[in-house]
Amino acid sequence: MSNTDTTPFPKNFLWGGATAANQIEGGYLDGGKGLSIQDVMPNGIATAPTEAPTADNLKQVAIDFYHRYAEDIALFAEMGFKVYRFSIAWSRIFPNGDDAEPNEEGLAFYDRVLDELEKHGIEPLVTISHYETPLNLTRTYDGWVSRDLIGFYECYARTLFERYGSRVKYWLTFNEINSVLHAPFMSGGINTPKSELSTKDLYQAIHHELVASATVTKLAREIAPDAQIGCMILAMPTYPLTPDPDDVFAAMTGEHSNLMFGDVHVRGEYPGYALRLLKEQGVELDITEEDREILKNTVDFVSFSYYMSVAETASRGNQQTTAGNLIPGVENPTLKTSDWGWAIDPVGLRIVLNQFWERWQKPLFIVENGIGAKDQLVEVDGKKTVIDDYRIAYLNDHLVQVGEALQDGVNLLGYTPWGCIDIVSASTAQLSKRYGFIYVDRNDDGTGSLDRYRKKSFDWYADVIRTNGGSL
Ligand code: BGP
Repeated sequence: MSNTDTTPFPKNFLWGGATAANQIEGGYLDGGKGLSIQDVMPNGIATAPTEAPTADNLKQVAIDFYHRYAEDIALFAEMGFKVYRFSIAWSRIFPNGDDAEPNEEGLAFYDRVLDELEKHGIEPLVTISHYETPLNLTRTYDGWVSRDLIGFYECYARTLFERYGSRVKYWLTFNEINSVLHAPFMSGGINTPKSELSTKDLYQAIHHELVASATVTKLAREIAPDAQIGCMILAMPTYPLTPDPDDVFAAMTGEHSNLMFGDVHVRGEYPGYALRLLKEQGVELDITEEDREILKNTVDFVSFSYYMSVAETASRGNQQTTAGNLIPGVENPTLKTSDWGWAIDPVGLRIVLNQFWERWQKPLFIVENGIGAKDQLVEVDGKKTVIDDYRIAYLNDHLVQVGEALQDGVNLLGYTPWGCIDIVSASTAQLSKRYGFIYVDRNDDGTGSLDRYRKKSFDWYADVIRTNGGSL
């Protein structure tokens, strides 16, 4: 692909970028915001949460989007963004999660963000819940283990649809909904230590989220008929390590644990393999007749994150042997890895796109993709920048595969690479794992001016958007 005439990207393709409130906003107590689970996770997912917020939590200020959103959205517009994916912080709207009334100051903040996007003609794509369950719902109810969370989430979503429903078309119910399996505290607000969490409680929490997702899908259709509701899945193709059928089967089973979430969202019921898995584990879920009816409210589109693939073998047992984005597996010896050991696999993205399209026949949306890297700020012609050729190479190679998938016939709405501006990393809770086209001057020890600088990839991406993928 070299010019606009030959691009396989459709005319109205939604190019943009993605972030999440807790990783970008800061202002963790501003405007009446309550505490979320992220405010007690200063060290990322690997360590236990703290009792109360601690000053070393970089998310308290993050990159100060709460105050600098206008400047940042202007930079996104400069790159030509058509869409911006961001999340609303649940605890800005309902500080305790179970409050009777929403917090007007929190609502007004997102009005201002939407005003700014509108000013630049950028379409919003809103994640309703992105790893930031209000802390009170975690401590008082044990997060999604409790059925009560469905009602609190419904009330929160209703508030959003009523307030923003006429301005926001695209909504995602839960970020990486399948991640609850691997990070129950971060993803499900579940307070029970992972080692003590019973399989039944874990799957019950998952069930509650699935019912909540379908509940608000139904609600959106009543309140905001133009809304398009999507589920969001952490996608990770799982390859058999060898052609041994046992390895092939192990890889298939590994994928099932992710695909189940899409199957329920798209087919409106649990697939047979999931029912069997639960039965074999002795889990009897509390599923009511009403739940079964609600689950039939299926999504309009399927969105997903894609960073890497993984390999699997029947002999792995419970041992996770390779670094990666939450989902376990073994190292694929054919692939190179990022600074953080995540396998780099552009063809895997084409595989996922084809697999999801064939399986679900629903429009797809790539809402996260990118490479976390250790960037070096340098000066070129008197301007500070980052020469991030590795990021350009990663994204270019992945987008070429997206182009191939489009030619395979896949229906894809858009592409929002992750952390389009540097943000606090979810897994490490640090700033040194950077994804952005825009460098933010903030260090892991909290020092830095918070100034923004365009990286080399900023111009590269602007070109990709301007040519609708023709420059790839
Ligand atoms: C996804 C999350 C994001 C983001 C991304 C990159 O799982 O949806 O919140 O953080 O992973 O992960 P990390 O920051 O750990 O590199």
